[in-house]
Amino acid sequence: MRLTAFGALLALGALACGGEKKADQTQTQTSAAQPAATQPAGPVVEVKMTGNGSTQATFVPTAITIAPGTTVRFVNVSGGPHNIAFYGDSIPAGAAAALNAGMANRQDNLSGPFLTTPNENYDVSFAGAPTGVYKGYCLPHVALGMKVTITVK
Ligand SMILES: [Cu+2]
Repeated sequence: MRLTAFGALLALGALACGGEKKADQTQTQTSAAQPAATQPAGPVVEVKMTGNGSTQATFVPTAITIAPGTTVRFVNVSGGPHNIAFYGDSIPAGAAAALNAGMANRQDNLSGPFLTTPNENYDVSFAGAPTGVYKGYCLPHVALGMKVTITVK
């Protein structure tokens, strides 16, 4: 009986060690992947965020067509703060998970952080996102009609 209990303890100890090692490996992989995230593997297309700070705000251009896997880089040019958010009911079916995964530091579902500094930019990776039409907007300026249509095809 004693031996059996001891054996069980050893087994538990081994499992615990194995678990810790896996956790360490995951952390290492995450930090190693970060440099790649700042330099997108696929093509990069730029969309400017502009405005006069009060009555006028727009994406430039307001509509783009991109290849699958493209990264769209939103640049805060003037009239910020701006952000890019997507309408959950105006993206292709099943696209939300891939799109959320391609949006770092989200403040909400399908909603990127506010860009406040001039020339600050924010990348949305469409890696793994299905083809189709994605309709987005700027949360602070949606009332001014600051919207963008991104077609992946
Ligand atoms: Cu805006």
